This record gives sequence, C-alpha cells and structure tokens, in this order.
Amino acid sequence: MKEKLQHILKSFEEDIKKVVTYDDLEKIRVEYLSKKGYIPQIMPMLREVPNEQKKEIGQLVNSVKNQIEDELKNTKQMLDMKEIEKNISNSEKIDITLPVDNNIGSLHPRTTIQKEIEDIFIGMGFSVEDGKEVETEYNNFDAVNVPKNHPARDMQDTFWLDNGELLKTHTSASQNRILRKYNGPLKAIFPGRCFRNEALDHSHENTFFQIEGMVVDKDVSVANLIFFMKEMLSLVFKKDIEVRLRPGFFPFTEPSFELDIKCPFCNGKGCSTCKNGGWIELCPCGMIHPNVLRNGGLDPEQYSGFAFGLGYDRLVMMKGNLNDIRLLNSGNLKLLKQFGIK
Ligand code: FA5
Repeated sequence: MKEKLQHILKSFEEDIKKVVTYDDLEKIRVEYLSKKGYIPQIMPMLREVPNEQKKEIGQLVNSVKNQIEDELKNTKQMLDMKEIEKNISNSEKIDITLPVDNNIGSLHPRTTIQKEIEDIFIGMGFSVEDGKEVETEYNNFDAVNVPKNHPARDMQDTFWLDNGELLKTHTSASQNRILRKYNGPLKAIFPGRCFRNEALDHSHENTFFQIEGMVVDKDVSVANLIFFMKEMLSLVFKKDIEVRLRPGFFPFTEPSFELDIKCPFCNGKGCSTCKNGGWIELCPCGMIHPNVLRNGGLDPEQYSGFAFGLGYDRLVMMKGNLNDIRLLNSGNLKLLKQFGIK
C-alpha cells in the first residue's frame, strides 16, 4: 500500500504541473479526491494492512491526501492571479476600433440661453453691462428705494459679509451704477448671478440668475413697456407671445407689474408647464420709481423709464422640461444630455 500511495502522489505531481485552466484543475480534483477518486478508493485497503503498520500507513494516507489538497488549493490561487492579471492587461489596452469620444465639454444650458437673450437685446440696440456679485448695501437696497426696515434686508434673506457688504440679492443692485454711467437716455441689460438665503425647493435656489433690463428716455410709458416686453419674449420663444400684466409691488418701480405670458407650449389650453392655468408668471417689471432716477442723478421730471428683472433659470427649466431648479447647479452631466448636449 505504501508503494501504491507513493505512486499516486508521483502521478498527481506530474498531472498538476500540466494544469493550465480551471477545467484541468477540476478534472484532477475529481480523479484523485472525488468518491471514486484514487484516494477514497485506496481507503478500504487499510483494513488489510497488518495492525502494527496501520498507524504508519494511516498517517501516510492522510499526509498524501493533505498534500494533494494543498497543491490543488495553491494551483487554484495561481490560476486566480493569472485571471486577474489578464483582466487588468485587457482593460488597459486601447481599442482603436472604438468610435472617437468627442466629449470635450460644452456651455451650460443656462449660459446658452443667456447668450441667446443677449443677442436678442443687442439686436434691439441694447448694451450689455457687467454687474458685481459682491455689492454695497446702498446699491442693493437704498439706491433702489428699498426702505431701511424692509424684510428683504434681514439675515434670513440676504447673505451679509463681515465688512457690511453683501452678495447681491437681485440684479437691480446695478441700476444705480448704470444710471450714473449714462446720465441720460439708455437701453441696457445686465445679467448676473444672485444670492438669497432661502429655504430651497424645486423652484427656489440660493444661487440663481436674473437678466435685468432698463430703458430710460423722455416720455417712456407703460405702453412702451408692454410693447417692448411682448416683442422681446416673442423673439426669445421664436413665436408670437401674448402677455398680460397684473399689479405687483416693488419699491423700485411705480406702478409695478407681474408680467405673465400665455403658455407657449399649449397656447393657453393648459399643460404641465403652465400647471393647467394657461398662463405662466414670468417677469416682474414696472416704471422706474422717481426716487431711483433721482438717486441715479436723473431728473424724474425730465426722464422716465421702465425696468424688468427676468429670472431666466425658469426659461432654462421650461426649455429642458425640468421640474427642479436645483438640477441646474448640480453639476450632473445627465442634465446636459437632456438638452441634447453630449
Ligand atoms: C426682483 O428680484 C426684482 N429686482 C425684479 C424687478 C426688476 C422688478 C426691475 C421690477 C423692476 P423677484 O424677487 O420677484 O424680483 O425676483 C425676480 C425673479 O427672479 C423671479 O420672478 C424668479 O424668476 C427669480 N427668483 C427670485 N428668487 C429666486 C430663487 N430663490 N430661486 C430662483 N429664482 C428666483
């Protein structure tokens, strides 16, 4: 029996050296260790071994069985390692047959719409002015006639800086600087990032964008405001847009209005974009308050004007059929795909 065991071990060692695949390994395991394998088959022969040799032969059987099991295990680990190496080297190979990836980045949909709107205004003879993000309390509030005790000045609504300045809460903060710059007739827009210390939800962000516009001249009237807004929005939506004005209140305009447009997606019939109301609240506006003109160095007896503040994240949402404004600041690349940008 001793010779038989030595013979089994020798032939196992030759077989294991030839293993290349998991199948080879399994075949050897079955041949040597399964019920009908060499080792279990040799066990009954122990009974025939003389008693005085039983212990020695028994130990030998166990030791051969253990060696076989160990070597099978080691060989399995070696095959595993080879498999991992193979996967790594495959994944690092460059497949030159794959299509070229043209994903080199793109403008944010908000920037695209901003540029479209700017082009429309430039075509109507407007200048595009820069605004600041950090503003003085005077420009953001006092210059545009917001009273000292107005709740918008509260910590809850405004991000105040340690030096007494603030992150501008609306683009109207640039009105005074622009009025002073032109000191007379002007047609200007000033897009910009605004900040409010708001509770966030699907339609409110703490960082959002507005485009403000002002027209100042002699004898500017509400009729001019309505005509101009209708023309401008028709160009933005590339179709004739019906507008309506509802009374509003802003300290910097008198009278003040909320301008609604007839839903351009369902022509006022009612759809998910207009929440079945047929109209969409789009743009606060009004005639510039005499105090604001005065603070800007203009005589309100001589000049009048209108102003509007379009929150254009809303337009981007309509165009992309988005239901949550927070997506726009999320950095989520899927958003770009929604706008057909790869
Ligand atoms: C203003 O900010 C006025 N300065 C607009 C104005 C300018 C009126 C000139 C008259 C003349 P309001 O707080 O309503 O108004 O904001 C204007 C637009 O900004 C809103 O219609 C909305 O589209 C957008 N907006 C305001 N707050 C947020 C917010 N937290 N998140 C996203 N958009 C906002």
